[in-house]
Amino acid sequence: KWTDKERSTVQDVWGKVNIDEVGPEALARVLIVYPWTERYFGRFGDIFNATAVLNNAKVAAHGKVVLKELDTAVKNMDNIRGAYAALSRLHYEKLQVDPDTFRLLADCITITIACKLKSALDPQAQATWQKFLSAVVEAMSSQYD
Ligand code: ZNH
Repeated sequence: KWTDKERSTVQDVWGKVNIDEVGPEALARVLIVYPWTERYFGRFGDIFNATAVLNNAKVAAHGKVVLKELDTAVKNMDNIRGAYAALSRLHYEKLQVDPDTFRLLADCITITIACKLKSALDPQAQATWQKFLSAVVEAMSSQYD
């Protein structure tokens, strides 16, 4: 399913990602650009405007948790579905996160990475990276009935 070139590109992009920066920024983007996603984060306190979202320590911390989890996919590129089965089930049964939001997060992760890497994320690398994130989105949705 993955060519050697795709594998090395994903590893190369991932190696350039600063999780502690990209995680918080990407999750904040989701909450600001798609404000209805705030509904899942009621216990995070004030996230009712962009400034509040960008300054919310819980949003930042959770952004790091989510982004760090992508390492599992990078290390299990041949079985991303299996690697995320339990996490998908958690999002479906317990957290009840709309699976459409996985795509929104994936896009915000790509945009955030593009802002940081600039020309290092050339169109070819972006294409491969998005293919990888699509596999993550698919895996995160796999346990939804
Ligand atoms: Zn999620 C949680 C991952 C997406 C929402 N997450 C979580 C966790 C993890 C994750 C790892 C932790 C778990 C435990 O603790 O066990 N996510 C993830 C991933 C993804 C996601 C990988 C994709 C890619 N999420 C998501 C979205 C949303 C969410 C999109 C919405 C919008 N999550 C969530 C919540 C939670 C989680 C709400 C819980 C939090 C707390 O803390 O409470």
